[in-house]
Formats: sequence, structure tokens, C-alpha cells
Amino acid sequence: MVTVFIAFTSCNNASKSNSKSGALASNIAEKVYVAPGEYDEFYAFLSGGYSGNLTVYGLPSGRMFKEIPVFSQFPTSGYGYSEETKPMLNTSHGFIPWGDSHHPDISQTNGEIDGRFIFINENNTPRIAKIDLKTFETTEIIEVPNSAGNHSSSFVTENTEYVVAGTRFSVPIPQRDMPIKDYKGNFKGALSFISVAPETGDMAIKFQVLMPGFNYDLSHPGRGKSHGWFFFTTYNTEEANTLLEVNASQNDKDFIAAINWKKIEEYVNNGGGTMMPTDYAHNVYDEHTHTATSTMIKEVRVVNPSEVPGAVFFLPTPKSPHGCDVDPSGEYIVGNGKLSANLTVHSFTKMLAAIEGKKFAGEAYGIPILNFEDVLAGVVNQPGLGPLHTEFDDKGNAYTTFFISSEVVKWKLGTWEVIDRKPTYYSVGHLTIPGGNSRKPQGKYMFAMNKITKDRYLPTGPEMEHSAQLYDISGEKMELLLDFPTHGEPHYAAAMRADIIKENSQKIYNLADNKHPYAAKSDGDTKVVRDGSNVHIYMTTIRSHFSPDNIEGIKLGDKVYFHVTNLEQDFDVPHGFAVLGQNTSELLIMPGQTKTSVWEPTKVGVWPFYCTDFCSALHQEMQGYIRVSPANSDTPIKWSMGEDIE
Ligand code: RUQ
Ligand code: CUA
Repeated sequence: MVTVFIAFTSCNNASKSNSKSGALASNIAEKVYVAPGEYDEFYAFLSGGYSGNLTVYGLPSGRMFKEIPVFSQFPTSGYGYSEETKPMLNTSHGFIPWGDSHHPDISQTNGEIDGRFIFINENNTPRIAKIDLKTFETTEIIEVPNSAGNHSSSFVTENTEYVVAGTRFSVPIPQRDMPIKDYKGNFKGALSFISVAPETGDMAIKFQVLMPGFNYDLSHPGRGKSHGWFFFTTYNTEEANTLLEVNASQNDKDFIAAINWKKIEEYVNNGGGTMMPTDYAHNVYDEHTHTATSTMIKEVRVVNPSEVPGAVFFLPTPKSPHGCDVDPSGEYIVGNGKLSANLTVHSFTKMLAAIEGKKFAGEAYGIPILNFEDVLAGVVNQPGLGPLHTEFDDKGNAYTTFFISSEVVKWKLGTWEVIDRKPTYYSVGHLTIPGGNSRKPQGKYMFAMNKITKDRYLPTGPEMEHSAQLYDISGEKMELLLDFPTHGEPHYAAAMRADIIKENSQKIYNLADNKHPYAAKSDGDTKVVRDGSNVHIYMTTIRSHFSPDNIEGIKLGDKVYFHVTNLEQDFDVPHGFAVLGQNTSELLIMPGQTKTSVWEPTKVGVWPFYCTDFCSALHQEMQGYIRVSPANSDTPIKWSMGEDIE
């Protein structure tokens, strides 16, 4: 397959629809050209996969604007290195410097994305993060207990009642020492419903549904008529614990699990479920103290499906389905069966009727299995090989990625006919349409995120960035407009029109609101305070000096805290801070913010510190010295700025 596409790319005037020559090419260039100083029409938020972060792009230009650190330490801003942000990466397993982020999803109101928050999951040590789209900063991370490989996450219901996280791996719940071979029937899969407070956005785990020991791969909320339900694809319904490539591909059909969360919520609100002892971290960043705190929570509410009859059902779906996608009307649930020749679409209306009529094909661990034919809305016949994910436009069309045949296929909801197909370069995973996961997709563009880059860019040694490809979907046929590199592995992306986010974007932190306990709000507030072997330096920075900039009286064995407050109140004037020999990263401090860097000097001497961000014409003058004396010396603590220490 791959060789075919290489042939395509090396031939510039290949197929008509993909022609890049002459007038057409300049026409395409115009479609993605955003003139200097002009803004893009859409924001796109791409997961960083194994970078653990989230990147922000503009569409149609494909320009990257920012990398938002989420689950990984990020020296560029000091996230996860500064004292204030280290608690964000705390977990029940201790401090974890890295994560594997997969699926960003933007908050919604009435089924439309509202641009307030974006959520993203961490796969490896299960967590859900919330990023505030006013500041583009990670402000909350909640660990998900009883979970492993937090993959069918983090998708939000249509009023952001919940952000939902499903486990990929089933595990012993509670975790315990037991033989792996006893997996079947003993391991369980937790599906977690994390409530989001309407005003503040505060997250809390409301309940977990303890499902049979399958793998829960992806999920999406019902919307419109199916609001109140959530759908999860499963694979490994065989419950194999070894050589899954063979053993988990035995069953002709796996399931989509349909969860009536409204029903379970009601049960829980009436005191239903059991509090189970566990251990998970809840980390919250306070915008006023500019500091995160980490709280360990000791129990979680769990619900077994059997406790709430009529709340959980299985829809048979061929074969090892990956994506689980719900159309804008909420009627169609697309199961993307990786190993299936056809694409299966279930009908929500039919599902309800079958449940009503109690027509079941059997049960699994007490959960009713519906008849495949009873819930089937239709089948897209042989659209391609290896379907993974489907998104929707605002005109009743669906777009599915095919990993093996390396293409995006456009088809019609209801008639199931294929309308168009376009190659991707190469091996596409997810695709995104702005607003695609909502009642009101915003159409216009679709972009594919490809797993293999090969010859698309100038080579950069064995390791290449992944490539994304932007298509115009405003016409009947898709048109490839642009390739752009992404960072890490962008599993998925969420995108929306720029206006709302742009309007709300915060420019500075108000210095008067700074409640950081070690903030110095003017040069006059600066000081150096010894507390045993801890030394706290209350430092300010403003163009173009630090205060203080001469410090003496530090001794070997001291732990020195530089609490640096940026006094600037102008947009886009950060200052940086770094001191020689520190073993954390530099800090990048935004106007009005305080950040803290810890330094444990290992050598006697006079050591410089400086601003790491070119902030003014006299940036290079933004520097200072700190004197470190032997442990037994009696050099007094002294500090100054603009005069010598006497
Ligand atoms: S996945 S390439 Cu982690 Cu969303 Cu399907
Ligand atoms: Cu402040 Cu450079």
C-alpha cells in the first residue's frame, strides 16, 4: 500500500482531484495563506501523545502558536520544575514527570462547544487534566483510580456535566497480588464519570461503573435525543491476558457498551453505590496564589451495573472496534471495527425500542446483549481497510479514517453511500473537524493526523515529526490543502472557531490580585530571609533589573528559594530567571505572576543569575550575583540593588 502512495507523491500532476499544478495550485495556496499580521480562523488543539502536552495551532495556516504543558515537565516555562507547579504532577505513585496524552475535548453548553475549557486524558498513569482557555494553562489534574491505560477518555457530555474516562486495561479492583492467568472473570474495567461544576469547572469523580474485564477503547457522549447516554467501544471481550493480537481477535463481534449515565446519576444521588477505599491525587492550580496544591483522596464511589437495572447494555459490533463516534443528531453511533470489512452504524432509536421490547440475544456478566440486527442502522459496505475514527460535518456527512488503506472516506449518513475518498500521507489515525464532536460541527476544514511521515518533509534523521494534513471539505469532494508537522504524536485534536477563545484570552495577571505568600509587589518589598538552612529571596523583576541583584550570606548546605515576581503589567513582557548550577529548569514569569526556583548550591563562590527571556534593549544587563560562603562561615545575610553591599 505504502509504495502506491509514494508513487503518487513523486508524481506532481497525478490525479485530477489532487493536481498541484498551475492555477489550481495558487488557488490552494490562497486557501491556506494567512497574511503576515492576520489571524487564523480556527484554533486547533492537538494532543501531544507521548510528549504529554497539548499544542495549539491555527487553521488554515497550520502555524503552531503554543505548547501547553499538561502532564510533562516543561523547561520552556518551568512547569513541573517551579515549586508552584510541581504539585500538578503529583500522583498516588509520587511525582511523575511525564504523561501520554491522547484525546482533547472542549467544554460544551447545549451541545455546542463553548471554548471555556479543554480537557485531555493521560493514558499511562490515568489522569484527566483541565486547561483553562482564558490563560491556556493547565489548572486542574485529577487522577483516575481503578483505571489503567486511561484511553477511552476524555470526552464531555453536552452541558459538560461530566468528563468521562474509560479504562483500556482491565485490572484487579481493588489492585492486589494475584496470578495474571486468573484475569478472566476477575479483572474489571472502570468507567469513570467526573463531574464538572457548572460555574467554576471544578472536577470531582462522581462515580465509577465497574464493568466486565474487557478493554474499553474509545467513547463518545450521546447528544440531542441520546443525551444522557454514553457509548464505549470494547475489544478483547475474549478477556485474553497474553498475545492479544491473536487471542483478542477471536470473537466475530465485540461490543459497544451503552451506559445510561442519567439513570446511574439518579441512583447515586439517592445514595446508591459503594464507597471503596482507594488513593488518588487531585491537583488544583490557584490563579491568585499562582500555586498548585495536591490533595490525596481516599475513597471513590463505585457502582456495579447489576445494581441499576436498565442502565447498561451491550451492542454487538464487529470486530475489535476502535473509534466510537456519535453523529450531530445523536441518532447514529458509528463503531469503527478495525478488523471488519464494513463500517457498522447503530441506531439509537432502534436501541431504545429493543430495550423497551426486552429483546435480548443473551447477557455477559449480567449485562443484556442486544441483537445486532435490532440495533443496526446501516452498513457502509467495504469503504476501506482498517477504519479507526469518524467525524461529521454540518451537512449530514461522515468522514472516516482508514489506517491500512491510508485514506479518508466521506460517506452519507442514512444512505451509507461513499461520496469521496482521498489518500492521506501516510497511515492516518484520528481526524478532526472543528466542532465535530458536538451538535453543531463548524465544517469548512478537516485535518487528518498521520502516524507515518516518511518522505513528506526534509528528513531529520531517523526521527520525524508526525504530519497533519488539512483538507477543504466545503465542497462535494475533499481537497487536500496543506501538510504541517505536529509535535509528539497527535492522537486527536479538538478545534473551534477562534472568535470566542480569542475574545476571552487573558493578557496579564493583575499584580494587585497576586496572593502568592512570597510575592514582592514592589522593589521596596524585596528581602532575603533566613529560616534555618532555608533562605527565601523575595525578588522582583522589571525592565531591566532584578531586585535585589547582589545577595550575600548564603552558605553551603542552604536551600535557596528564589521567589520571583514579575512587576510588569504589559501584555507579552515575561521575564526569565536562571542561576548557574541549578538542577531545575529556568522560570518564565508572566506579568503579575510569582514563580519559585529552588537552588541548592554545591560550590563556594560568587554565582551569576540572569533573565532568560530577551525582554528589552537592556535584557543583557538583567543579571545579578549571589555569594556562597563555606558552611561554617559567618558572612551575614545582606542584599542590595543599585549600591554595594557593605
Ligand atoms: S487513538 S489512532 Cu489513542 Cu485515539 Cu485512535
Ligand atoms: Cu528580563 Cu530579559
